[in-house]
Amino acid sequence: MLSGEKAEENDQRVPPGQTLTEGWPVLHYGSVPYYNDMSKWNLRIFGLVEEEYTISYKHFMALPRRQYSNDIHCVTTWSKLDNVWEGIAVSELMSKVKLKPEAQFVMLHAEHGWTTNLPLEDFLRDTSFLGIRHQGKLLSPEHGSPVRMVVPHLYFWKSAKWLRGIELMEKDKPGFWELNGYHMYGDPWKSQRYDF
Ligand SMILES: Nc1nc2c(c(=O)[nH]1)N[C@H]1C(S)=C(S)[C@@H](COP(=O)(O)O)O[C@H]1N2
Ligand SMILES: [Mo]
Repeated sequence: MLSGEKAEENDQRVPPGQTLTEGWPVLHYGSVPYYNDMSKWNLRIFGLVEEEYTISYKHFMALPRRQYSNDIHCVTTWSKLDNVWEGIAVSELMSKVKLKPEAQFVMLHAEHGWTTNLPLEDFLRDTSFLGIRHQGKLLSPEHGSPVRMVVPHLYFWKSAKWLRGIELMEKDKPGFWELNGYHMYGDPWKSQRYDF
């Protein structure tokens, strides 16, 4: 049990229906990609951009990084507080491209074709980032190595592991779980879990 004060503080930080976990569950559809040759890895920004942009592993890893602290909330009802991350700001990466004015939504593309959608505004929020380290350690393959999206203000399924592509779109389109009944937006504070 937590002491009164700490428990009260956590109440403010834990969305409805969520339970705190100390561990870090691994959740995904399909198999974990294990890379042995990073020269074949890249990250592509495409869709409604003036010019498509592809960055190599080497150049991506050399981008300036920042520290982030946040709480994450999985739709399966676990929440994990006080995560400390090292990552690349979305603005840092997106400064490489010029968006077309019609761009309003983003589809994140992961290894093996897994996708998730979100509004451009949420992707560009300064609390969203491309995560590389968690609690001081490089992400494990299971948690999304070499890079995963982190969008802490939405349910954690929007935080694509094994990120390989960022597609700019005019209209919203469902990604993998959204096609299977998950909410198009996924605000944990509004319990936007499923959309049947
Ligand atoms: N590429 C990919 N990313 C994914 C998923 C997935 O199936 N594939 N699952 C999402 C879901 S449903 C959750 S809850 C989180 C889990 O991240 P974790 O395993 O690091 O806790 O990853 C998200 N990112
Ligand atoms: Mo999830």
